[in-house]
Amino acid sequence: MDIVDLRSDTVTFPTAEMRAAMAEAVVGDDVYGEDPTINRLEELAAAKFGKEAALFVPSGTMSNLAAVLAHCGRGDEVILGDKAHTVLFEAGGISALGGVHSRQIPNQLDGTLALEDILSVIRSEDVHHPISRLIALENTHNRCGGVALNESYTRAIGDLARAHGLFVHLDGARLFNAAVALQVEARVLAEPVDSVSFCLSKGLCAPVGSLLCGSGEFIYRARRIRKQLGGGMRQAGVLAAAGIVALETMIDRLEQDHARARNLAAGLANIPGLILDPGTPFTNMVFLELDRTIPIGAARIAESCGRQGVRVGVVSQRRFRLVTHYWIDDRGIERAVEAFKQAVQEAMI
Ligand code: TLP
Repeated sequence: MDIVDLRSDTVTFPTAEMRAAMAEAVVGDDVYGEDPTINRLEELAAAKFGKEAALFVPSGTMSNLAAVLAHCGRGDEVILGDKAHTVLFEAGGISALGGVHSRQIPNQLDGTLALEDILSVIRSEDVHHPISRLIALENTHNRCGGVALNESYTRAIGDLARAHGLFVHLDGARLFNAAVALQVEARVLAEPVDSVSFCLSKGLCAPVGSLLCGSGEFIYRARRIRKQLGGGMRQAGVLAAAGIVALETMIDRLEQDHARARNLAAGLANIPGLILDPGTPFTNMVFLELDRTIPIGAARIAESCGRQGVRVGVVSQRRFRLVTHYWIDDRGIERAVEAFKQAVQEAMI
């Protein structure tokens, strides 16, 4: 049975074109700066975001960690949302490995941080206080439903940060999804920030890797931190080759994933017992819950879907996240809707 895997876009496999590029890749020792394929990918990424330089890292988690460590010293404070990936899903790396203190403020439903909330937590000079150093945003915002943060909001944060001597880091793991949804160039969404991280290995389908982009001096520091973290790879041009294909061919098609997410939401909305989040999907993620008429939890519904060959993400007791991507076609969407229908019917027996 073909599996329809909607748990995440991290489950995507490389395309045939990527595998061919990987086989052909010219490589060298990247810790010596001698891997031509990585150098090309880094140049491409920096140019795409209008930044001076970029750094290829193994994961989005390492990219965010290296960024925070390159901006902040021990005891400095980063202001970020309480639903940020860095807060929820990065194993506390910024505090465990960087000694960086997180100041968490509420994420609004639209993924933003309220400007007045940020202003209210910026520290004054006082021996009791950590030093406010960085604001971190996430676009699209994963736990806020895959919602995109727009250009004017990002500019407002950039202005606020500069007025208070703070840096801004953007976790743009899915920034191209945001750009496609908002119909703007990704560089516009990254222009107001000092550093931006984006992932090749999610909707863009490359097997491994993320890029951190920023000023030349910032990336130089991040490169040392990547080494400290054990992320200096050697002939990783085989991975970068897939990343180049991802950047050159996989961005514009993300709209297809968004359209399929809309079809999926429309199909699920007709099933009694399922409540879709208001506005979902914003990009490639559908969030939904079980209402009180369903006598079992999300884990058991997911088991039933799994038996039907459909894997779904369970994010809490009664809540799901379904993520569309390159390997989900129209039939996959139909099968997912059928699987939920059957799972809910079984639950009512
Ligand atoms: N997110 C994963 C899980 O960790 C939740 C997913 O399935 O969505 N930033 C954001 C906004 C992310 O969503 C993720 C991955 C990362 C960073 C980390 O990327 P990786 O997995 O490459 O370390």
